[in-house]
Amino acid sequence: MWNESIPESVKKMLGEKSTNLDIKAYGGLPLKETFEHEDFCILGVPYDTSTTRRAGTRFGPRSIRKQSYNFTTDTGVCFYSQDADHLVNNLKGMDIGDVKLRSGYTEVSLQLIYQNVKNILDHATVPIVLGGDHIITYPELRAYSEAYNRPIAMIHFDSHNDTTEQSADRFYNHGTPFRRAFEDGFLDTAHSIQIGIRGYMDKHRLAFANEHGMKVITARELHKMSIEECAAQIRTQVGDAPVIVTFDVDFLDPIYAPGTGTPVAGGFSSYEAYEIIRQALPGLDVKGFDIVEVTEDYDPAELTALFASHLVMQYLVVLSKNKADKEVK
Ligand SMILES: [Mn+2]
Repeated sequence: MWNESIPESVKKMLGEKSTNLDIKAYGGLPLKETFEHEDFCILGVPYDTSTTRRAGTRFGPRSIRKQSYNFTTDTGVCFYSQDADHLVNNLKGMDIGDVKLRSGYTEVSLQLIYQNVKNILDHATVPIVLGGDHIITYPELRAYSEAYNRPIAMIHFDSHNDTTEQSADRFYNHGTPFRRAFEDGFLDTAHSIQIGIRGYMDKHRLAFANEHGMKVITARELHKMSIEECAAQIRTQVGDAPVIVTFDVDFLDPIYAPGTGTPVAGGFSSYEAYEIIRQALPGLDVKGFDIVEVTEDYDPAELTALFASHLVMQYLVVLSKNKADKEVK
């Protein structure tokens, strides 16, 4: 695992307000740091120093929030999803702002991301994390695995496996989060699934999945498969394991999501992504969500941020349905 110590010089800086972002709360939610029995909490992680090609996801949280509708009334969240034919009016939410990161300190950043997500879980609240590059899911998985006392499964939408081969120095970049999480005992590969994998990568990433019982639906397979079949395979693999959803926006084809650092052609439409979420997730034991790898600089007409922002609303529909089902039982 990473070195957990935070140098004194950094500790002093952490109390300071972030100066590079003026935050507009997601969806008009209350922007605050104290919890009052919220169902979910939005957390921004403006981190992009582990990208391997084009950087810029530090502005992901800002651009995703900017595209959000104001759906909050005095009594809480209220919006109707036409696609799901579901009224979301049983959730209370908040936006806690961004993790106060300090550039140049990779391991300190991992520690701070872990602490911030753990803080949300300690308040029995579901985290919805806006990235940031994909390494941020590694410390997120640590927080979940500690909160639930076991390795956590994931439903992972991406064009890349993000399990780049072990090397002696255990480096951290946005291609390694799930290899690191598995090595540290945070990831339950036997109930996890990766969807949309494609492009030009070494074989060892698929070998890693096979070796550890992690299911992979490649892009080629998914293009030939119905959405119903994909949803069924996700549900079979996850079963009743506690699971998080981690969504790298490069799961989409670059025609739908150009605003990202390592796009790969041959991907999926916004509709397909939303429909898989709608069909696969309700009823699963979903403990949290993230959306990562959104950049501003490569995002003409803010299309990628718009997709990501509405993806969060799809997540809220799932949370709302699951909460309603629990209350019926
Ligand atoms: Mn990824």
